[in-house]
Amino acid sequence: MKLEQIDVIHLRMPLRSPFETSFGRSLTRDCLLIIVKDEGIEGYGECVADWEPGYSSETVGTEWHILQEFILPTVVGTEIAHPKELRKTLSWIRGHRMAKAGLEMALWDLYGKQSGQSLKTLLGGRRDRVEVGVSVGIQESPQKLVQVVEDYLQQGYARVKLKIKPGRDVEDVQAVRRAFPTLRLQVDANSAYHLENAFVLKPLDALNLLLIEQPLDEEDLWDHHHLQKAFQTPLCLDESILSLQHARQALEIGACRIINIKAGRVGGLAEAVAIHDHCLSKGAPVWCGGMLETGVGRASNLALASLPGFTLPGDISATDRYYEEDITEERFVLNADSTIDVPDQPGLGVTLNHQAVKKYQMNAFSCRNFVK
Ligand code: OSB
Ligand code: MG
Repeated sequence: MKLEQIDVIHLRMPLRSPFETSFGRSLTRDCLLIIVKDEGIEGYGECVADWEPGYSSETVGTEWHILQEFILPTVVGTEIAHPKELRKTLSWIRGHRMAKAGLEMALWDLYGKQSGQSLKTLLGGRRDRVEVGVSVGIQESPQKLVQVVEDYLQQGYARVKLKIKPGRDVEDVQAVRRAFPTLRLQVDANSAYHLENAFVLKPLDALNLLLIEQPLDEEDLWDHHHLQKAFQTPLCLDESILSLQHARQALEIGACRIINIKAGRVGGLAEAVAIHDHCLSKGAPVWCGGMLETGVGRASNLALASLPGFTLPGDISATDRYYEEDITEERFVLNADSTIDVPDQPGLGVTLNHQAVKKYQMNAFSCRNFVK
């Protein structure tokens, strides 16, 4: 692939309903759409960094800067034989995994289109459809939360994740468990606790949860080990796992028993697959996390989640859980068995709705190769 031109487009899309987590409440969702061009073929990628540094220190602003000043100048005009090569090419740039992952996704899409293979096939995926669940934000009250969960169950979701934060934890989860005794249920604290106050969560151990996701700070790997020792429920790490090394170390020290894999957070699909392979060899379950992606990132998540080690349902909901209008022509729908079909067309298998892209565009820049 010769990367002749790369476009970066900052999008801001309205969410169908506000999404509240321990780090804040969002009415819109930002991302960077990355388009690589080679001989008239386009590859699409989504950089999942949000506008605010609530989930991660990487934001639209930081990734925009790193893409414009360092990443794109490094790759534009160069020849890249395979998307897996990108990691080495960009290894001199520290951090900024979401920007690197966004570009890598576009290369996977381009490579798949040029070679006539779906992303699922390229990554070694096995399933045609993957089990999914829904991530439910913090609501006004436990009663409202039960209603919102019931509505998602009626839509067909068979696994629910509840967002929790200090003051809105045990009571909320107990209410949902009481209303739905056999529901596959899990919680996500998004790093809102410290070891000193995390034991308020101990009653969750009696609620038969699939897992407790990222209770402590991103950097508190060792404290997660202490907490895991005190809990029967498996801990699952999201924010703490930025690389294969982190995944290996976390499992080795018993900081968690399950890992949430997000390609954006770990620097791309190649690293995500490496983490999957390691966890599979250690018998640790993994599942595919979500970042409220557009159809572009959602197609990528579905392909990733089709790998054999993804044994727990992913945070990959149907398009209508997030957006009235998406930037892809394709909309993803929930099947009756709480699964979503994995795209099987070359690359990501999605086409852009250019009118929608224009509508949600905040800002854009292009990096072009002028040397012939
Ligand atoms: O922690 O998993 C998370 C959304 C944005 C940022 C972080 C997280 C989430 C979600 C939503 O939980 C998952 C989805 O895309 O449905
Ligand atoms: Mg999470």
